[in-house]
Amino acid sequence: MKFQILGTMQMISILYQWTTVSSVVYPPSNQPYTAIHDGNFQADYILRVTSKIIATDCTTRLSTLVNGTLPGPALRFKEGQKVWIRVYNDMDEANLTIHWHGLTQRMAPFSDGTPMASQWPIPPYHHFDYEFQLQLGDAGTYFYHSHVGFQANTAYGALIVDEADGNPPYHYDDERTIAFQDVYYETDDRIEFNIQNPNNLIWPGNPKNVAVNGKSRAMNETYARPGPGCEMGVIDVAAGGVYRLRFIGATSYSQVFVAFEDHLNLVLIEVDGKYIMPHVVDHLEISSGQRYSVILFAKTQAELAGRNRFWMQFEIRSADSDDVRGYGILHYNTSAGPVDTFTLPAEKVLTLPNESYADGWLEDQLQPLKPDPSNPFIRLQEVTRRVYINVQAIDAKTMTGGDTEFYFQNGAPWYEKPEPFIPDVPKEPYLVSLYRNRTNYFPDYQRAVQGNGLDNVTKTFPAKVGEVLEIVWYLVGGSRFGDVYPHAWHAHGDHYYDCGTGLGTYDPVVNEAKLLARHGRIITRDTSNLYRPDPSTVAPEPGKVFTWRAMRVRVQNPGVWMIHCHLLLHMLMGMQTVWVFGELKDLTPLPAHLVEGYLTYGGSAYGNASYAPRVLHYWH
Ligand SMILES: [Cu+2]
Repeated sequence: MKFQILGTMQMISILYQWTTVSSVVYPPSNQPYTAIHDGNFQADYILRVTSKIIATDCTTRLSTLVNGTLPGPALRFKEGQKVWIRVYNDMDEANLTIHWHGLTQRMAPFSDGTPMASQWPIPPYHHFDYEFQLQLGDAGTYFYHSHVGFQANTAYGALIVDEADGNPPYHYDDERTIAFQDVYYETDDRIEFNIQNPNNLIWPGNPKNVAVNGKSRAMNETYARPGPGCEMGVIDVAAGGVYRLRFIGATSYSQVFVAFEDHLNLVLIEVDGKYIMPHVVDHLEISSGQRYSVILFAKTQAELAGRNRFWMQFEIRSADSDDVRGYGILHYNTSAGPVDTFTLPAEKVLTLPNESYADGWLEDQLQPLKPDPSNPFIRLQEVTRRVYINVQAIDAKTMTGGDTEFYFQNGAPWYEKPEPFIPDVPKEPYLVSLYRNRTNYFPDYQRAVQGNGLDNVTKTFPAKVGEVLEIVWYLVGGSRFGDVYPHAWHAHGDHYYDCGTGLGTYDPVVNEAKLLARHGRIITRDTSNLYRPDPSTVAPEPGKVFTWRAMRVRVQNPGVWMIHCHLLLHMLMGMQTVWVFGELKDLTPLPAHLVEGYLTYGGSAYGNASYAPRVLHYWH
C-alpha cells in the first residue's frame, strides 16, 4: 500500500476550530436521595438483554443480545447530560451488568457495571437503573457491553457523546460507526466452561470470522443463499462527502487490521474518546476495547467513474496462527444500482501489514489536540509510587489437579465468580463490602506496598487519593512453556497517560528522555497493548521479562476500578486486576440508608415485574 500525505490546505480545512478541553468536577445537584422508580419513571434509554438464537456469518448461534439486535442500539448523549439507563435482564439463568466502556464514572459509585467489584450483578428477570453524568471533555466514541462472562461477545452497542455546543473540532459532513466483533459458533456458556474447566482447559482459539456491525460472511462459507444473517456489512457514503468513521473494537479476542481499497489517506482524529492532532494512516490496528475515529474523504462523482463499491478488508492478528480475513463494503450511494452484499471478492484485495510487535503501531507518534490543563502530563519526578505487575500464564495443576492454566498478576488471578479452587476470591462486590463494613475485605495499603502493589489477602491493588502512580506491566514467560501472547489492557475509572512500550525491562530514566523529547505532548487513553516480541527473534523462557508497557495516573476518582485484559478469553483465565482508589471514607461517602438497596444480591435497588426499585439519585 502506498502512503500519500494530504496537502497542507486540505489538512487545515478539517482543523477549523480548536476546542478548550478542561475537566470540571461536578458536584451532585442536590443532597443525594432515593426514590421509587415506578411507572412514572422515565429513562433516557431502555436496554433489554435476552438470550436468543440469531444468525451471523450464515450460522445460527444462541447469543446474548441487547434489545434483540446485533449490535444493540447506539446510544447518543451530550457532554454535561445527566443520564438514566434502565437495563432489564430478561435471561432465564444468567446474571448481567452493563459497563459504559471508556467513560469515567466519577462519583457514580454503583454505575461502572463491574460484577463483584462495583456492584452486584442484575439477577435474572430484574432490572437496574444506571445513573451518571457526562462531563466536558467526554465527547467521543465509546461503547457499552455486558461485563459478565463471555456475554460481551454479542451484548454490546455504540455509545457516542457529542460536544455540549454541537461543534466537534474537526469538520465532517456526516459520520458512520463501524464496530468489529468476533464470531464464535460456540455459546457463551460453552466457551466459559471450556476455558475455566479445572480438569482440562479447552482453548477456543481464533474466532471463525469477524463481523462488521453484526454482519459477516465467512471466507470459506459455501452456503449459497443470500439473506439476513449471511451478508457483509455495508458503509454507505455519498460522492464528495467528508465522513467521520468511528471504529469500535468490540472483539472478544482479535486485534483487527483494516484498510479500504483505494482510500488510503485516512486522517486519525480521535483515540479512545480523546481528540488528537491529525495523523494520516493507511490502515488501522484495533485491539479489543479500542476506539479510533478517522476522517475519510469520499471520492467525487468524477473520480468514481461509474464505480460504486470498494472493499473494506480486515484481517486479524493474534497469537493463534489461523488466517482470518473478511470484507465489508464501502458503498457509494450513486445511481449504479443496489449493492451485492453476498459475493466475496475472488482474490485478496489488499496486503495488510504483519502483526505489530513491541515497537507497536503509532507508538510515540500521537499527540493530544489540546492538552488538558487540569490534568497535565505527569513527569517522572511527580510519580510517587511505581507498581510493576508481572503478567504470566501459570500452570494451575497444583491448584486444580487438572491440565489448565490461569493468568496471574503479581501472583494472583482475579475472577468475578467464586471458584472452589481459587481461595479468597470475593464473595461480594468490594464496594458493597466497604459499605457493609466487612473489615476482612478492606484492602490493606501497607500489605499492598510490601507486596508489589497487590494486597494478596483481598486480591486488590489499593491506592490513596493524591498518589501519582506509574504502573508498569511486564509480559513474563509462562511457567510451563515460557510463551507470551499480546494483551489489550483496558482501564476503568480514568484515562491514563500512555508512557510507551518496549522490549526487556523498563528503564524510567531512558524512557523519560524519550517522553520529554515529545515536549510532554503525550496522549491519555483507556486502552493499551502489551505487545509480545517477534517470536522468531526470541526463544520462549519461563519467568523471563519480554516486554513492558507503562502508564501514569493521578489518583483522583475514588472508586473500585478494574484494569484488565480486554480479550475476554484471557479475562476468563484471570487476567484482571481490581484497583481500590481512595480510603474507606472516600469510597463510602453516602449514608447507609441511601445505599441499603445496593448491598444485597437482588436488593431493593433491583426491580422486577412485581416490585419497583428504590434508586439512589446522585446527579438528578
Ligand atoms: Cu490478554
